[in-house]
Amino acid sequence: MAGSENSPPNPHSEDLCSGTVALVGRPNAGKSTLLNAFIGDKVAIVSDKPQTTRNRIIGILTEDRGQAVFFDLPGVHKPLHKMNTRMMKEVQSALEEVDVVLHLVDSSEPWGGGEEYLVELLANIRPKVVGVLTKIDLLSAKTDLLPLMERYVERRPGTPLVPISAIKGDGLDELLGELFNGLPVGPSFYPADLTTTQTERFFVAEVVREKLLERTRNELPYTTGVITDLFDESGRVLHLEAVIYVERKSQKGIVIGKGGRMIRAVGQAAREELEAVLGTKIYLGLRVKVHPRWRDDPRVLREMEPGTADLGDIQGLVTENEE
Ligand SMILES: Nc1nc2c(ncn2[C@@H]2O[C@H](COP(=O)(O)OP(=O)(O)OP(=O)(O)O)[C@@H](O)[C@H]2O)c(=O)[nH]1
Ligand SMILES: [Mg+2]
Repeated sequence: MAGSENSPPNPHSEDLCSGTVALVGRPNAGKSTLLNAFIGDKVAIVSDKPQTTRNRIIGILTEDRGQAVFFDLPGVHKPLHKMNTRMMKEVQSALEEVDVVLHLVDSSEPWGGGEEYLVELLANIRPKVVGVLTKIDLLSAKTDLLPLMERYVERRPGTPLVPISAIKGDGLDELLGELFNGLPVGPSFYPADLTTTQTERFFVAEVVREKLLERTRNELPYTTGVITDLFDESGRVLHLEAVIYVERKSQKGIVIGKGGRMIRAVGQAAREELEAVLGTKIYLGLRVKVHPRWRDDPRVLREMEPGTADLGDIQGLVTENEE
């Protein structure tokens, strides 16, 4: 990653390892859960529906041994909309850019065509690859892992392989050791207390989307998107307004729910979480908009990007990293 000349001088920079790490895997493999476990804070939203993450979410971990800048990425899938094509481009560009790739494989799912596709995708890339078998807490016996481990070693001989449970915290120290080994020697890029670069506006929209994902099924998780269109800190309470995009009128009805029950529940859950995270009283207004082709509308998609928070002095550095 470029821009280290802009970093604050570090007297022991020769002892530090710092660089970028991509989280790559099928949808639902556990990438965002692992990111949050590494950071020790909620940086990315999580759900049991595939394709929860739609952008590159940056999470920063600073330790005595250096700094790992994680790129949480959308799960690898076949794109059918402009939105999904962008999601896959994000993965592709990360593979060319980062120092280390964590290749996540869900140990609670059978190995299939999707995993084979990923193995092909990672076949000749420059970054160091570390295999990660996720969700091992779901296995009834440790020996259940053996067939999957054998398969992985057969497909990627010589690649380090670490079984983990992000929820229980198992295997995370070993995994951190493996990934820091793959980072180049050099000083940190970001201040030690910074954990993410996304804007608060984006995080608000993501939390609303997470609460919706928790309460909807079938096509709704794929066809809803959220934009924060007001973030007003001037009053006594933080005034937030967000728009929930759906594709059809019938979906609008589901999101609003009988007598507004669904949208009220989503709003309340999102507000409570945001009040805890942002440490302030919040008014959160939600509206639903029907836009049949929002997933193919570049203007809407742009507004749904994570942006870059105003990070003061290091703004130039961050812009450079973001490209
Ligand atoms: N039991 C268990 N469940 C996990 C673990 N890690 C993730 N999960 C669950 O797996 C589901 C998917 O997790 P995410 O972190 O959203 O997965 P992801 O890879 O980011 O998914 P996409 O963003 O859709 O690509 C959620 O229901 C998580 O709670 C784990 O270590 N153990
Ligand atoms: Mg995710």
